Amino acid sequence: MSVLIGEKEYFKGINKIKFEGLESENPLAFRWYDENKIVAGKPMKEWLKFAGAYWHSFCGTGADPFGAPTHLFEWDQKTDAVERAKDKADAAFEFFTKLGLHYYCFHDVDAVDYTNDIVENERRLAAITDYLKKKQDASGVQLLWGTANLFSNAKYMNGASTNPDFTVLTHAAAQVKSAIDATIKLGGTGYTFWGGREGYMSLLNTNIKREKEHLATFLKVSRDYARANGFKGSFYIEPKPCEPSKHQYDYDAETVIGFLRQFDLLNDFKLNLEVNHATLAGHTMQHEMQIAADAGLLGSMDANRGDMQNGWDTDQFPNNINELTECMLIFIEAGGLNPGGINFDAKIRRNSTDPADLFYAHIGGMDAFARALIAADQILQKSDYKKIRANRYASYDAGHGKNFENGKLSLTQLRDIAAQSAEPEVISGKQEFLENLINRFI
Ligand code: XUL
Ligand code: CO
Repeated sequence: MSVLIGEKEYFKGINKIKFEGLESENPLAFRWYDENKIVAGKPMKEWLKFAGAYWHSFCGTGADPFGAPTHLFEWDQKTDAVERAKDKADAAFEFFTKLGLHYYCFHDVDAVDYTNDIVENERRLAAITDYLKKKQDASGVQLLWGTANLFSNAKYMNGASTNPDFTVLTHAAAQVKSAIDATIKLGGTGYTFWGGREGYMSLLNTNIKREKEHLATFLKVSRDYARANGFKGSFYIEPKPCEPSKHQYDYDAETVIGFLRQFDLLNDFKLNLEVNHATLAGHTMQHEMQIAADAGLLGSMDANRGDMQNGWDTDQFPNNINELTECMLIFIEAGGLNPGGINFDAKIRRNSTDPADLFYAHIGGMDAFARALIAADQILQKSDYKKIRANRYASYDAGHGKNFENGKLSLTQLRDIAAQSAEPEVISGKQEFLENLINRFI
């Protein structure tokens, strides 16, 4: 991938980031991520389809509830919205190509600023989509997934497709329609629904049953529109338990799978799992990934991490090799993500204000994933990890155990088998052994 610089170079002094290996002391180089290195039968870049998140890296100003923006973007200066958006696209593609990111993701309002006029918004998104298409073609960078932001505008304060006011739902539909059009035009491999305000703040004013039915119908009409217009990719639901709503209907992987099953959406929708959403739901990312993989719904992931001492979505860049190695065990055993990738839904801190900080953050995240992928592959190939887990269930592999699995034993028959057998043995789960094994391969 060659570097794509627009009219102006935004990240001056930073060249193409290269793999330099473990001997390198260059902070602007990869030490583990070597995109063509074959791991478990495939090049790393095919396992790890990394994507840049437009919203954090090119729109996130560092503002927080207590303070004004600290990231003052050079590409955010022009008065005309589409011209401003083109500068932002130039900066984004310069960054993607310098870093070697093969994919990116955006919300409609990240790509171009919106106003309160549907027709004008459609014009703006179509104009910037044409520009993004040119940038994609010139660089080879692809759209991993598109989405619509149905949570920032004031009209969505009571939800979008779950809003008690039907007019608001129609405005959400208008936005989704344009965002799907843009995703199709750009060859996006997915379309994501994250329902930040699809939930409630108080049960006192909420009819949960009706709201969830509205959400399902909204997803169905969106799917039907996309399919009718040639979209072949996957739809994703991104679970999160809360924030900004007190309770979000897409709480966690199990909840979303139940919802998709209830409303007959399993054929078109998969999960886009995010690390910090998993931890907010009281789970590990490993848990969420295993639940999705077991259901055949492991679609894509949003890479980040939370802060152990904070109870909110801090969206920090991933750096926990131990956690990632456990995730990569599930990931490799599931055959990777299908058809998704690893989107860095992560932001540099408010006080990380050097242009290079965005590079350090992504390089660290990509290296952490690469190292975890290699370690997990070694664990699967060279250790007893799989055997130990399989052996725990050996009593179901034959005889009465197998008959039980096949539904051939009644409760009375199970009782009789118990009465004829000795007291069960005490069998170790070997947890500490397995925990040490992970660390041995990192
Ligand atoms: C918010 C979040 C979103 C989605 C896309 O917590 O994760 O950025 O990934 O709407
Ligand atoms: Co996300």
